[in-house]
Amino acid sequence: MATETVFGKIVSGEIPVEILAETERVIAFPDMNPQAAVHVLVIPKSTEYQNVVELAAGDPETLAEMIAVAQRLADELAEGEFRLIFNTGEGAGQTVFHVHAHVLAGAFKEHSLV
Ligand code: DGP
Repeated sequence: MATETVFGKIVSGEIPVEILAETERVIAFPDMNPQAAVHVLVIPKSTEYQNVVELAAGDPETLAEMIAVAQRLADELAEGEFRLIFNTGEGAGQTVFHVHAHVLAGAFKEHSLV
């Protein structure tokens, strides 16, 4: 079980965000520090998984749902093509330990990998 993170507070509504997509298991909202014309975070509502490796092992259906939501957002907000990034571990740049997908589309900041 992950300790409470800022994304747990977003899921519970304690921190308000603009919800761009929502399913039974997943929500999506804009990254507060965008690195591309479209930069959305897709997260599970469950606070149980810290990173994508844990999620893939424990709840692969939710991972598949996150990817389907990413495609839908890229279709709606861009031309349907996108980068999907899961920073996994502090050394790889992960700062929030509630699994999240960065969905980037449109114009990119040069060399940015988030
Ligand atoms: P990562 O480095 O992969 O752990 O990315 C965490 C991202 O989360 C980072 O790009 C900034 C974003 N972020 C952190 N706190 C908040 C918040 O309160 N609201 C929003 N919209 N984004 C946040």
